[in-house]
Amino acid sequence: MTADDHSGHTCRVCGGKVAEFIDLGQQPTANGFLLPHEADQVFLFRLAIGACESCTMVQLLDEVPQEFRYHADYRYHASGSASHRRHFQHNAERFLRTELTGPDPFIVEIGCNDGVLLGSIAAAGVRHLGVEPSTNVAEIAAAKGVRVVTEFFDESTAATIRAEHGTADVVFGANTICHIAHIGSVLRGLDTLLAPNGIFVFEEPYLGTLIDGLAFDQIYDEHVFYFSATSVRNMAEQYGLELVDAEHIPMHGGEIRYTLARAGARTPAPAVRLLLSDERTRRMSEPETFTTFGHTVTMIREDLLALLGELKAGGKRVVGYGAPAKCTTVTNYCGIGPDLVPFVCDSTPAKQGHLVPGSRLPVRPPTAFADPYPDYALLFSWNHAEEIMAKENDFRTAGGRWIHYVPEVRVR
Ligand code: DWN
Ligand code: SAH
Ligand code: ZN
Repeated sequence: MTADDHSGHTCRVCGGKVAEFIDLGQQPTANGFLLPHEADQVFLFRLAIGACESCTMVQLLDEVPQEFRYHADYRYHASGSASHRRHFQHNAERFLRTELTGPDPFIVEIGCNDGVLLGSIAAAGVRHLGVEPSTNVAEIAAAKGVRVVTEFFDESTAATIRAEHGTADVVFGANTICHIAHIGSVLRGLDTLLAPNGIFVFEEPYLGTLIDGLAFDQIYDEHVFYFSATSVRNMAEQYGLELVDAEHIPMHGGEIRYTLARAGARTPAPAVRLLLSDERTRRMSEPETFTTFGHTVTMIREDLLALLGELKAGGKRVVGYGAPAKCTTVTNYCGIGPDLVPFVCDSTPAKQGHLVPGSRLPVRPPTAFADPYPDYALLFSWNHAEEIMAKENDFRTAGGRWIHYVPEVRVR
């Protein structure tokens, strides 16, 4: 297995030159959890991102082939958190109230995972189709009554869907569109699949959260693109589409929900102009902004290692909370191994008993957390802080403290 060197670092969207701005070193695939006896089989690639000098799109330089990332053993199950289940149920209800009210409406979801959104659409009896290449999670969706095909979405899948089901009123994707390196093929597919007044809605990690929020652990093999309204607007224009809405949502620390329509089909909401102008004011795509980001991330690494070293020297016990994909990035980038954090606990059965790729932190069930409570908990699943800290209130009452490292290292 070799990583695809994105040769010459040309932009996947427009062919422009991509200027690298941060290199997080040799890293494994973030969800490639291994059993202890498999730990040596880890596959490494250079985790670095840059920005296109023409269209501004921020993207990975080297990439891992998609079949190596999404397969029959994909470890992330989207229904794993109460806040995510709520969010996607609201999303489904909103579509059912707005775009899916005509005669026999049809919605396609790219990357439906375990059916966290389409489960509600299926329950409402509305025509739908999930496109999900990871067969293990697709099977969970199917068991919820979701109609799903186990394919990678691209222009040819889009043509097949259109031939079999007709055009779609809504094509939706959450935390998936930024995962697809062949994004041009996806957008050409939309031209085939979308109804004349149909919309393409996608919710993805925001470049503003990465840069200003210092969410550097969102950088990993699956996240090929780091969207902003500016780069999405530019990309849409190349494919006959138009950015007609952009909404901040609190998922994964701060995302944007983009809505694209066929060019001229819908009037753009004022939010689009406001966000584009906000990005200009914040100088979000300027080289100096990226350079400062790179320096600050190095300082977070130093601060976190200094804190963990101090706590270890003082005889304190630190345990990790959550084994999200982000945990792979931060532990491998900082060199945090079981000597500093002896294990992490995570509620996903498919991760338990395995090791965090590369850094080899053992993943244990949440019951291990209280057995006995550690002095400090390093919160890797920081985007779920509210849900986790409420659930683990007894840890705090027992004198335990949470360590955060985004946007800066602090103990609370
Ligand atoms: O983009 C992606 C998003 C949708 O999901 C994928 N590429 C991979 C994945 O990213 P992630 O792993 O960073 O996602 P989460 O939602 O931050 O993962 C949270 C982790 O924390 C899960 O492994 C479950 C775990 N957890 C827990 O152990 N106890 C979560 C909660 C809420 C809890 O109470
Ligand atoms: N939508 C869910 C899951 C996101 S994880 C959520 O927001 O929580 C990303 C999902 O995209 C995985 O289940 C992965 O298998 C799927 N995926 C990756 N590439 C894809 C492609 N080309 N077409 C469709 N799904 C894809
Ligand atoms: Zn470009």
